[in-house]
Amino acid sequence: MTSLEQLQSSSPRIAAESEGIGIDELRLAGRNHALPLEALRYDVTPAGLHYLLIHYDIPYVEQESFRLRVEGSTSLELDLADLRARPRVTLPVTFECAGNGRARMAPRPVSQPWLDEAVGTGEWTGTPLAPLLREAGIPESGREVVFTGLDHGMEFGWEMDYARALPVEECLREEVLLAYEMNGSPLLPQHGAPLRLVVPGWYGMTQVKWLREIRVVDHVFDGFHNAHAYRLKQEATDVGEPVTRIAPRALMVPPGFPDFMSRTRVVDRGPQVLTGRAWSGWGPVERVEVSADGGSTWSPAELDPPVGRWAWRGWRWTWDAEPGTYELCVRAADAAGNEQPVDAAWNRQGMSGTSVQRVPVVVR
Ligand SMILES: Nc1nc2c(c(=O)[nH]1)N[C@H]1C(S)=C(S)[C@@H](COP(=O)(O)O)O[C@H]1N2
Ligand SMILES: [Mo]
Repeated sequence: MTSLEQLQSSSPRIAAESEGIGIDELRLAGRNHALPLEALRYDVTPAGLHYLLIHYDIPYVEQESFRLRVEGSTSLELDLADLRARPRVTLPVTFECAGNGRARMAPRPVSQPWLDEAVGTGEWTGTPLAPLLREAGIPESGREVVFTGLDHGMEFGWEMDYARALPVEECLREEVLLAYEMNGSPLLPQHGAPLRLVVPGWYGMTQVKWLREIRVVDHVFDGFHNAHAYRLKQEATDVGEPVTRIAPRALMVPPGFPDFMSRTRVVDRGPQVLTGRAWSGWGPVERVEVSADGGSTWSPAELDPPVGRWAWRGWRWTWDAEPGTYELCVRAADAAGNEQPVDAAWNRQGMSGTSVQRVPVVVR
């Protein structure tokens, strides 16, 4: 049993060298599922297949009594009908959890144990944030905007409503939305119903769900998820650089069929068209390369048009599969000059772990 005192004094733990995934990690993995890799085939991820990350509990929200508060120079209060009556925009946007890849890091930071698949593309419908902020008034002194959810919990001794801040200039980008629909239907409870923030290009923690308040502040917000979590640290006491936009990554639909336990793929000999997706929050993906020998040699893949400016693009590469055992890998690079590393740099909280996917294959 853990006392409240112990919860308050705990800090992120690093697993011992031979320590397997524990019950706490398994519990989080059960609540927060990843994208089944075969679902990379859909341009827009069907809602039930989109990955999920919920830090605390999914709040129970009654749509009729829901109100959004906007605090700028003045304060506004809007219900769902008010939000729906405003200009309506639909955008496909790829989300990825900043902790994607954490479970492959060595040593492993003990938290939500993502392998490679904490990603999905939703078609988000909502109203642009900027005009609403301007209506509330952005004071001269405004530096950041704090977005607060209806969910409440505790992490490493901090008790809070989930909250994340963004610099004012990011909030004024026209593609930043307050979304009330995903894939043409009202948001599901697990994806933030009735209202969430959508900030294209930024990692998942920015996409605040169950939004209840938007507040312009005249300082750099010091809440847990900005000041402590979502930072690249080597030591627990480091301040660390903030995690912001999505680093480039490519994934493949595993070819052939799987072995149940190991997920090793069984593939028939002959030409195999490998396909998958690639994305980056810094700029369009310009190059995808595939390796059939565990990353020793790389070949360029063909690229499909992006699903949208802020969404992933498909890629394909024909592999002439000869009998044997292989490890397939894929990597992406974007127009801003960022290249996905074969082995990503380690950090204390397991953020932005974009080491390449490795798919074991037996060709028969
Ligand atoms: N209010 C609130 N918003 C949240 C979270 C949360 O726990 N509470 N999780 C964040 C994280 S870490 C991610 S990766 C995305 C996941 O969005 P999804 O579950 O819709 O895929 O939501 C973000 N928004
Ligand atoms: Mo996340």
